Amino acid sequence: MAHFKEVSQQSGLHPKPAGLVLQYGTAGFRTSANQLDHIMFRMGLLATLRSKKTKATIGVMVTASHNPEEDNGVKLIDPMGEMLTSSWEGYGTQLANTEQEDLLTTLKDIVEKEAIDMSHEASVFVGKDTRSSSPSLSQAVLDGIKALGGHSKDYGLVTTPQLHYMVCCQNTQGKYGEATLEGYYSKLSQAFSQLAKNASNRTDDQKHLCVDGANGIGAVKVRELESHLKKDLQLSIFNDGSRGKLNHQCGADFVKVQQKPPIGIKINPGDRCCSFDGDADRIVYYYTDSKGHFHLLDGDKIATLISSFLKELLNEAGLDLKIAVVQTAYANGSSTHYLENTMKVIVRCTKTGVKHLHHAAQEFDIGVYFEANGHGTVLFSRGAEGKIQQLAADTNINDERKKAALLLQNTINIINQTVGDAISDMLLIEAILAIKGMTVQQWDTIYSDLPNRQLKVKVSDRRVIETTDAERRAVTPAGLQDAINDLVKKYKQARSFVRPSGTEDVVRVYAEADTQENADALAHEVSLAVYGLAGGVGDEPKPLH
Ligand code: NG1
Ligand code: ZN
Repeated sequence: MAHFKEVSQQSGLHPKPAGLVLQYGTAGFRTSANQLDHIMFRMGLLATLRSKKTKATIGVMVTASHNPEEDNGVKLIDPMGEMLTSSWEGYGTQLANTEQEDLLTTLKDIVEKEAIDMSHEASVFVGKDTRSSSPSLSQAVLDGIKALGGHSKDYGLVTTPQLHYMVCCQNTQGKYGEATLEGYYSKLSQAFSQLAKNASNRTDDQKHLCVDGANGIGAVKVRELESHLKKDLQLSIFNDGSRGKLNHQCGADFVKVQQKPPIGIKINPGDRCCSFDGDADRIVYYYTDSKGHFHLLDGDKIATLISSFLKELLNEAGLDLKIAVVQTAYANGSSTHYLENTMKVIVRCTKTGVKHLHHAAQEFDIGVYFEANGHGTVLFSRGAEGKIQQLAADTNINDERKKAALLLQNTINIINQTVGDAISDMLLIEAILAIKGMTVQQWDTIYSDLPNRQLKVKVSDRRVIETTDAERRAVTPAGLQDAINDLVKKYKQARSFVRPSGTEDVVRVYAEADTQENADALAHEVSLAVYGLAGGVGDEPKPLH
């Protein structure tokens, strides 16, 4: 076939370094940018096949999210704006690792296995973050699409969630919104301004928010949004990429893991601040108090704020819809306790990785899902959306129900249901705080986080650790879980688990306990157990204090 000839010629321009093996992991491919040219070309091929198979537009996003500037990565977006289906991740890995001379055979195998009609048109949307390697890597994706005869639309610089949004808009023929940046900003900002009307007498201080853009694409895009917001929200944008390095001592991942403010931002006590990650699909909030203490409001606090807001609105609207919060093992124990025992909402725990949370959230009328690191969104089932729309249009209901229904309707519009979206989450959180007349401190006191610590341990092969029970227990290597259990018993309110990272060559250790010292000590002792029992390499983990 003509296209295969073209692939064969073009692939020579994007050669695979012999022997290099990479895997389509929890967030697609992610590694040092100089190893990725062939991967990008091949993901252009894969996206084209996926588009022919689904008869829909597919997305390809070039980004390495919160990783250092030197890295890059790529992830595919399925027709409804969700992550690539797991059954195709294997094809991604196969295509990535097949040696140059076998590329056509591998491609044809996939076509055959999936019974893909190659005469069908293909359409692929491409986007990229602000990394210096992104232009040439996204060009390699475009080359791959072209080689297989697919049509592409290059959105250029966009956040990851913006590209997910475009794909969903395109495949729903505009029902989800208009597949342009202007469409995205106007949908979100209009919903925000409708919601903000329900807030009374806010001072300029209350409307003010500091945003750390991680020196990445989020900073660029939140600035574009600003002009649509009128005076409803006043943003001070820091780490906007004009000086600092991407994700370097700033951004959501840094703030969450280091539990301290980013550099490049001047915070006055009580100022409400938030940090995006490098592709703006994560957000965390924080402030410092009058004593200079730092307070983090992570994905768990965000999930709690959003779910309690929604639950109150459902009550006021008289709608009987099932709402659940989906978390991972990294969720702070206090948040789970609060959600289950005080708020009395259903809580589900899934494996790490947004696709797992997304799927679990789809099982409810309203599924609020957040990773503790700040990646999350809210999903409304079709039925739930229908009931809310119907109620909002009902002229025979009292004012309280009407108001609640309209608030729910605008809440649906402000949310990017395709994936976690820092900009959309930020607008929703700002709207909720405004409507409730709540300060960031009041939000923070809903519950108190248990002190916790996350560490990494280098081992020779992280796959020796296998887990079960949503990653909360290690099945292998033998003796590791028993060792963790014994260590946890030494501390109060303690919990700890370990799992191999899906994005870095490390084992992650998580511990929480009654005090920060105890959480740190437990995390260190568990790290030593991992080092000893799972083949640690390099220096033995050192205590934190
Ligand atoms: P890994 O490296 O598998 O822990 C990290 C995050 C995930 C998810 C992915 C994708 C933690 C502990 N892990 O995965 O939640 O966001 O990156 O970006 O935050
Ligand atoms: Zn990200």
